[in-house]
Amino acid sequence: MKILHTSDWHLGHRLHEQSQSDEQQLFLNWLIQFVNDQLIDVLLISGDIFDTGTPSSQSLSLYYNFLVDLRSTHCKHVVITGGNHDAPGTLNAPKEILKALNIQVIGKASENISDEVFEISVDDEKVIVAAVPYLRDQDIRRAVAGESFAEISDRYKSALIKHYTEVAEVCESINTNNDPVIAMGHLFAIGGTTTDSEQTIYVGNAGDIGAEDFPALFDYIALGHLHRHQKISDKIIYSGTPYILSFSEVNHLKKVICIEVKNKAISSIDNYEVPPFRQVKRVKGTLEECIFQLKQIASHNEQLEPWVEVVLDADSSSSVSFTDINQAVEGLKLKVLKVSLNREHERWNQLLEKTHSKDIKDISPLEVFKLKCEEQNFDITAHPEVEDAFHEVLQLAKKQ
Ligand SMILES: [Mn+2]
Repeated sequence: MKILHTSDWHLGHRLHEQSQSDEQQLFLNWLIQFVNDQLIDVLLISGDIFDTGTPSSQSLSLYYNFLVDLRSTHCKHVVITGGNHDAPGTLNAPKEILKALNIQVIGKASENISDEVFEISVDDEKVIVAAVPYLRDQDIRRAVAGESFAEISDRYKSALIKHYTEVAEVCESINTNNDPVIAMGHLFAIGGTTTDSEQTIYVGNAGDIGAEDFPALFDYIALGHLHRHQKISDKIIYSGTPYILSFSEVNHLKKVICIEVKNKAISSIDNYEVPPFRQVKRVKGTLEECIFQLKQIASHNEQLEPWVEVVLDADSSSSVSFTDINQAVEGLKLKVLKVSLNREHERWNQLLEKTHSKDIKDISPLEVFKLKCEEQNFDITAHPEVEDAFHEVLQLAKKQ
C-alpha cells in the first residue's frame, strides 16, 4: 500500500498581492499524474488546505475539481485535516457527502475522539490513521479565569499531549492485527525551523511539543504547519508546502512524501521533489549586478512568469527606487515583486571599523557576539552566564 503525505496547500494564497492560483492549478494537475504514475492508494493532507477561512469560489473549485479528478486515479482513500488557516466550518460543510466518496474530513477536534480514527484497507494491507487536525485551544481545553500566559501555554501543551495519547489509545484498542498506525498533525514541533509564511500558532516555549511528546505507538506522523520540508525524527516529518509561499523559501526544495506499507510494516519513506511551476527568485548585489541576473532569469523560457525579489546593496542604492528597477526590467519576461536593501554590507563595515580590523576573519566569534549584544542594548558584562552559554554553543558548533 502506498500512502502520500502532503500539507499546506494554502489555496488562494497571494505572494505580494499576486494570485498564486496558476502554480496551484499546475501543482494539482501534477499531483493527479503523480498519484497515477506511482500507484498511490491513500492521500493524507495535513491541514491548511485553504489560505483563509473564507476561500474564494476559485479556490473552492481548485479543491473540488482536484477531488473529482482524483476519483479517476488509483487513489481511492483520502484523509483531510484542518489547519490553523482553515475555518473548521468551511472544511466540514461537505463532510458527509465527501465521506460517501471515501474522502474523510476532520476540520476540527472531534468531541468523540474515536471519530478521528479511520481504518483503511487496500488489498490485503491495512493501516490505522489518527486524523488529528490543528487543535485550537478552546477545542481541547477549558479556560480558567486568571491564568497567566505561561500557565495557558503549559495547560495547552498538556491538553495537546492528552489528545494524542487518547487518540493513540483508540488506535491501539482496535489494532487487533498489529497493523501500522499513522498519525496526522498540524502544529509546531520543537526542532523544526520556520519561514516567513507561517502564522505563529502559539507563543512561549511551554507550549512547544517535541518528538518525545508523541505516543510511541505511531509508526509515522504526517505533520503540517511548517512550510519547509523537514524531519523532526525519522518518522515524524513535515512535508512542507508544495510551492513557494514567501521569498524566504527561495532555496527550499518542495516535496511530497511517499510511505510504503508492506507485510504489516512501513517498508520505506521517500520524498519526491515537486517541480517548481513558477520560478521565484531573489537576486542580490549592486543595481548593475541585479539587472544582469534579472536578464538571465528572464532568458529562460518559463511556463509562468518568474517572480523576483531584488535585494540591493545598501551602499550602492541610495537613490534607486522601485520604479527605476521596474523601468530597467521593462520588456523582460519576469515581474519584480519586492525591492529591499541589504544592510549586511553596511553592518560588516561598521563592525570592522569598531574593532579596528581590516578583515572579518581577524575578529573572533566572541567579539562579534559582544558587538551584537551591544547593538541590541544588552549588557553582557552584567550577565556572565550568557557569555558562558555562548562558549558552550560555540564549542558544539565547532564539533559539527
Ligand atoms: Mn500553513
